[in-house]
Amino acid sequence: MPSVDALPHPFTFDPAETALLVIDMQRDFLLPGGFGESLGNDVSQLSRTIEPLSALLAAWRSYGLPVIHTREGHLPDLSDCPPAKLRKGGIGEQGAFGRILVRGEYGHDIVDELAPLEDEVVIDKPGKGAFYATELSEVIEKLGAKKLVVTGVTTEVCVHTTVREANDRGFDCLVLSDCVGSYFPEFQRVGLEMIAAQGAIFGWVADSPTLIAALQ
Ligand code: TIU
Repeated sequence: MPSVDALPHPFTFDPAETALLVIDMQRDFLLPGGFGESLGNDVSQLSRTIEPLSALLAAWRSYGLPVIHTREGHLPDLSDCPPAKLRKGGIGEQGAFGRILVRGEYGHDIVDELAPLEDEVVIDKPGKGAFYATELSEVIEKLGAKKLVVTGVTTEVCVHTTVREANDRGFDCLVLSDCVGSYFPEFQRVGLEMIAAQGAIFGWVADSPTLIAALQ
């Protein structure tokens, strides 16, 4: 069984029972001119994940292992957007890449470099966590996955919410430090520390080259 040198201790996994989760690698969060940047955020903190994640996807796919992508967003009538989220502004408004975080709009979709393949699952989620109001549990069960490799953005928001909940649902999660990103460097650092603290309180942390090497 492959074992990855991880914090706080090695992460052992059966590739046949492990899915790769790619969270919210959407244009509106990652690209200059998008929603994220319009809020004053430094998108380069997120876009640096595209290259390592692209290499990881190529390796993961070469072994025929399952990939699950997620996208944060809402129906065009915003009926699935909680009023409290709507009140914060932005969602559904016209942005540089179409209506912000609305399904079907250019900015809502995944960046070209990480485009899902035909046979890969794409989960549309209205919340920060990927389990809330989605079919993710059923998808994972159908794949027979027992562990998750987690990547995407942002580290302290959608990645944390999802990993915390996956942990409660009984899935061991390996979070890849170079394939997750935060707009805020200190949140990235401390967000990763929180995951692996207290003896892997809700997950393990390694980088993608270490995982790719363990797959070989
Ligand atoms: N995907 C995700 O993390 N959604 C966010 O809104 N993140 C922020 O950090 N804003």
